[in-house]
Amino acid sequence: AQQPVTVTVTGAAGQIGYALLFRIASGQLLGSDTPVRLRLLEIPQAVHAAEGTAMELEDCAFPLLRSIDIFDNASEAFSGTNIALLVGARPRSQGMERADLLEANGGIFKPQGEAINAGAADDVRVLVVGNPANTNALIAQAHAPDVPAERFTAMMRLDHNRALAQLAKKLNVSVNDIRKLTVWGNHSASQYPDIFHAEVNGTTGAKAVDDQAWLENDFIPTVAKRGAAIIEARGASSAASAANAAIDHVYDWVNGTPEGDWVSAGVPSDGSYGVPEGLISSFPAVSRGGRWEIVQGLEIDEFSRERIDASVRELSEEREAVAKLGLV
Ligand code: NAX
Repeated sequence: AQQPVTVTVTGAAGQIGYALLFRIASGQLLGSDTPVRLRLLEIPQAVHAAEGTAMELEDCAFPLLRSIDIFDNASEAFSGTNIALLVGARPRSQGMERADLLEANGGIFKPQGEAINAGAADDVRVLVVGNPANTNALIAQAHAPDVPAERFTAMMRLDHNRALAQLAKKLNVSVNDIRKLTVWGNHSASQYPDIFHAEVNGTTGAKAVDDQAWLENDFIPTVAKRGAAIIEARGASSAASAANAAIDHVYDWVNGTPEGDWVSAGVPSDGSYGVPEGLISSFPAVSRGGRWEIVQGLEIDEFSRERIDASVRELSEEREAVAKLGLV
């Protein structure tokens, strides 16, 4: 039998936590042969709620679930962790400026980075879900100098899956018929879903659509603003789809992406495609041997260039803002 893998989930009592934990415990994160030890991190006021979720997890009698421990302290929560899912974050309250938001999240992601640095397993892999995810990942990474930088990633898979679904619907094909779609940049409204390199039944996504007005006025804004549309309709932000995307990201990171395809992942830039080195930006990415690699050599036309640059500019500004606050 395989050794248990330790998974830490922050914000465990929240909406995404509730959708995520059961799927981890049932084996969907790491596969059906891998036992799991869960370590949950919450703020003290939400520990009791997390205990309730833990009771329900117990009541599922999942064969792979070896243990559940709940903490209000990052050092303990990340001790020995192999997979860290950083979901808990400080939401933007009304009238909050971006600098205040970044500072409040610095207060969360700096100590969590330090705790990962001090106590996580050598093979720790980190996925940041809590917004602003890309910059929160950068902050945590900056405080974990002993962990290879590439182990810090930000979740762009929900954006990727949203783009896949919208394109499939437009073309009246299955999502299985679409390969090599990319969402570039920041997990924000500036993100750029790119169908020019996507392959659909022997042609490109853009050629299959053949409708520039739909691409510009419908597809791109629909994907980029999907989170707001969900809030408007559901009265709460995306939770099950976000949990699903976190599962997809980690499963692919550990097990590899399929041959002949790629996904979108927020990974540290090596300077590819003109994205300043070190920014945690979304790229076309494959996972091989347990590591994300940025897909190289794609030709970027002017339409895509402008949009990638605009989203990356926003990431650079966020990095400057957290640098001013001494957080990176
Ligand atoms: P909830 O407000 O339901 O849950 C967040 C939980 O985090 C709360 O239980 C809170 O007590 C906890 N928390 C706050 N500070 C913490 C800390 N320092 N340590 C541990 N726990 C802490 O939010 P939910 O809907 O679950 O969303 C969580 C985060 O995911 C938000 O930041 C949200 O913006 C972000 N999202 C990111 C997405 C992405 O694609 N990257 C999509 C979905 C989601 O919007």
